[in-house]
Amino acid sequence: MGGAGGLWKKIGRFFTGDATGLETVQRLLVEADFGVAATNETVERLSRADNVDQATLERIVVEQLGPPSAPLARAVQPPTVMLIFGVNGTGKTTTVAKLAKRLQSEGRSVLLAVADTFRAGATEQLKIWADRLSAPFVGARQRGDPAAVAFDAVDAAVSRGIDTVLVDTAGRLHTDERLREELKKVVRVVAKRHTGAPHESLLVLDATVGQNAVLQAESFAAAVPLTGLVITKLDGTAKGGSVVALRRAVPVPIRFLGTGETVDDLELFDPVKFAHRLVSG
Ligand SMILES: Nc1nc2c(ncn2[C@@H]2O[C@H](COP(=O)(O)OP(=O)(O)OP(=O)(O)O)[C@@H](O)[C@H]2O)c(=O)[nH]1
Ligand SMILES: [Mg+2]
Repeated sequence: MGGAGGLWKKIGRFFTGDATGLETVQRLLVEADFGVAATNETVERLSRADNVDQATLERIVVEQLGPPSAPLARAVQPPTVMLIFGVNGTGKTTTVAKLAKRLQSEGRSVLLAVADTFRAGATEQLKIWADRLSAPFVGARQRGDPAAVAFDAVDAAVSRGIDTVLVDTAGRLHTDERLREELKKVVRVVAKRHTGAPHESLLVLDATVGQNAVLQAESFAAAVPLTGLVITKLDGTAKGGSVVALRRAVPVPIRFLGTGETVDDLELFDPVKFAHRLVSG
């Protein structure tokens, strides 16, 4: 997470105990993408603390980040169905591949599916990952029905005795009304096809877009019930503060962090470790 660390180094010297110092801290937190709400809470708690030091700031950040990541769901009656959502280019397809590898390493068989009938390249891209991971794959027909693909994928997993289905969905703007309806339908159709499904609905957010990710999170959370956030591209940003802002914006736990482009660059979210890197790293 290289660039995201070092917050204390940037702001620590401005704790001079006066209003000017606190204003500077406030501005620097906003610049680090904490957003207004998390910035104000952080400053307020710091100004009340007996002792303002690195450990205090870390603790305040940890408390705003919520609990450590729960393990991924596993259906009593397989397959477990996981849907992956997010706007264009946030890292959905890459995250599907990373999750697939993680599940395989835990001994779980996976099937990958693309419920994106909009973009021609979408099927091809996930197929490449599926081949690399030797995972079965269900692709989409162009201009077909994404919900039908998700349905077929669950069917295929049932008949092949596969443990987990990962469904990559179409990435369009979070303000797109048709996409919203399309995603709701995917959720409805898999719920009808299999008890308890979807067992996970994960929203992938790009940390480098700062506060725009907060708008995306709010918009998706209003459209479909989410079980977790995956925040990507934390390797390339000095704006790790957006993770704090996101956690405040939607009542959905952060589950994983994406820290690079390879299939192994996925970390379970650990608030203590994250706060340490953000503040002291
Ligand atoms: N540095 C970095 N790059 C990432 C990460 N996750 C994904 N990427 C890159 O981001 C770009 C987009 O990733 P995709 O997985 O194709 O994103 P997507 O959301 O599926 O995109 P669409 O299907 O077009 O909506 C690719 O170049 C990925 O390699 C990450 O954690 N860190
Ligand atoms: Mg994709």
